[in-house]
Amino acid sequence: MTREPLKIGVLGYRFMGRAHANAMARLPMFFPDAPEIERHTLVGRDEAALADAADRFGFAHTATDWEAAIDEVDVFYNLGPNHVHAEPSIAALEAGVPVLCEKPLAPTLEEAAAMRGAAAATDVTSGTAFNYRFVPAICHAKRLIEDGALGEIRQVRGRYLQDWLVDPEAPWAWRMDADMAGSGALSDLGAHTLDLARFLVGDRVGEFERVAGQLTTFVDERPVHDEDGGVAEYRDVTVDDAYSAQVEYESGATGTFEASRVAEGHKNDHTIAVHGTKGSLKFSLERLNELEVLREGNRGYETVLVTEESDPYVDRWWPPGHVIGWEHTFVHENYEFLSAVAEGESFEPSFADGYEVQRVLAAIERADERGERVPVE
Ligand code: SOE
Repeated sequence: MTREPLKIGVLGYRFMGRAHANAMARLPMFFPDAPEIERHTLVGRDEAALADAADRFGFAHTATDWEAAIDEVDVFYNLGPNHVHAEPSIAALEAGVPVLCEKPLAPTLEEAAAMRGAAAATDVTSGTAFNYRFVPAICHAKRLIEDGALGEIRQVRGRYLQDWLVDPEAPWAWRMDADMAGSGALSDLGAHTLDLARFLVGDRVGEFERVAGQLTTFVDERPVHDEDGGVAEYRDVTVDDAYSAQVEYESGATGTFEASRVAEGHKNDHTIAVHGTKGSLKFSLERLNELEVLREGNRGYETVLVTEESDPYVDRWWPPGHVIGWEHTFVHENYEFLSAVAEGESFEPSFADGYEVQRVLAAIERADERGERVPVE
């Protein structure tokens, strides 16, 4: 049966727009079994910037009205700021159009709940774009944990450190506004780590049950520049620059998590470690082709290179040892999502997964406000 190419509509054309458009362009070359797609419509507000992006990303059309765009496409990618996740994603699902939405699912738990509800009410595919699930070394780690190589899981430790807000004069952006973003380092970076933790050990330790948390803002206003590069005004920062949290799982296992945008010297330092009764493993995004594994009976960690043809997704790229990078996680994610769309199947991470992470984010904020350990409600 010959299928028409899936027409893709994408809202957002900045960082994530580039990452996903690059992934779509790579698919036919490296994943020839992926469904055929057409980069159809790019949606945004600034017509000139949009036209330029559409040209570079290979989209045939542009639109400033997301509602009209949804009518024209077969699949909708919501890569806009967090406060525009809920309404267009729900509208698309209600119109029977599959949706891949960037993380965190929404700025608030209420909106995330509405999105989860809209996804549950339809058979069309939806997904939350937690791209780090698609790192081959992370898939390998999940298999080891599932196979019991670490025994009973006792502790998880995750941190995500960046430094782009160290300078107090770094410009204000929507990611610093609570109404638009929800929270700061917590939801932007912490959401990734909490999702990875759920992905890796959730089957063994259950959901997060109780949390303690602390959110800190070091710089509470930042400059907005005028067209000449001068400072037009200083605008309030209403989210955290850094968070830390202690968690307790249903099984009694524990976890510690932190993220920062003011961790001098750390550009995109995302690490996760898991400790069990028989062994441990450690992953660092800065060495994403490797996994450090401590097996039962051994005294030290061995570094496993996850670059063999038999490793997840690796055979699609280069011969063994020819490493892959950050952008490949988006290719794998797009491959899985679009394949699920073409087959009419569900996709993970789902909107329900995005909602589960959102529950933890909300609980960490609540714990910080109350200054006490709280249940994840
Ligand atoms: C923030 O700087 C950011 O771009 C996140 O929004 C992304 O999710 C992360 O992958 C890289 O850092």
